[in-house]
Amino acid sequence: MNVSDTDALIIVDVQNDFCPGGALAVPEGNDVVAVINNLLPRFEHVLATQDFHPPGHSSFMDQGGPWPMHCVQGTDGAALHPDLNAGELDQIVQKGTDLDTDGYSGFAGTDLAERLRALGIRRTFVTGLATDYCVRATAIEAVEHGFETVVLTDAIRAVDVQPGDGERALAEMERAGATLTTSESLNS
Ligand code: VGL
Ligand code: ZN
Repeated sequence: MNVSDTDALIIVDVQNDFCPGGALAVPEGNDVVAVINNLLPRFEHVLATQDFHPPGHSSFMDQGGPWPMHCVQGTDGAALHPDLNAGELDQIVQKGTDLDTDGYSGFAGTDLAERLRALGIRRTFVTGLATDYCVRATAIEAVEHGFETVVLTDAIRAVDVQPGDGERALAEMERAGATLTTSESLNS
C-alpha cells in the first residue's frame, strides 16, 4: 500500500490515562507509541484525537456511567503519551467535551471531517486506543463520512472489558467497510 498526500494518519487517544498506570488503562496501550512513531515520517498529514472530558462527564461512574473518571481536561491523564513524537502532529482534535455524550468517535461533535476535507484527504489510516471503543467508532464514522479507511492492527490495542471485544470490533470495522492491515504493508 502506497502512502500519498491525500492520506492522513489519525492517532486516536494515545493518552496517559489509557496507558498502563492510567485511570482507564488499556493492556499494553503504551506499545502503540513506538509503532506510531515509526509511521509518522511516512505521512504528510497527521491528526491526533484527545479524549478531553469536563469534570462530571456522564461517562464517569460517579455520574452513573460505565468508566472510571478519565481524561479530565487539564489533567496529566488527559495529556498525550510523553513518548509520542508530538512535533510531528499537525493537528489535535479534542473530543468528549460535551457533558452528555460519550464522544467515542473522533468525528462526534468535532470538526474532524471538515479538517480532513480542507486538507484534501481521501483516505484515513486509523491507529491508537482503544480498539473496541474510540478506534472502532472513529474508523466506522470515517467510512460513513466517505473516507476510504484503513485500520492498522499493530498500532491499536483493546480494553477487552469482555474477552473478545477487540476481535469483535475488528470484525465490525471490516464489515462497515474499513480495510484491516498492518503498518508493515505500507510503502512510502
Ligand atoms: C475511550 C472509553 C472511554 C477510548 C474513551 O479512547 O477508547 N474509551 N473514553
Ligand atoms: Zn472517555
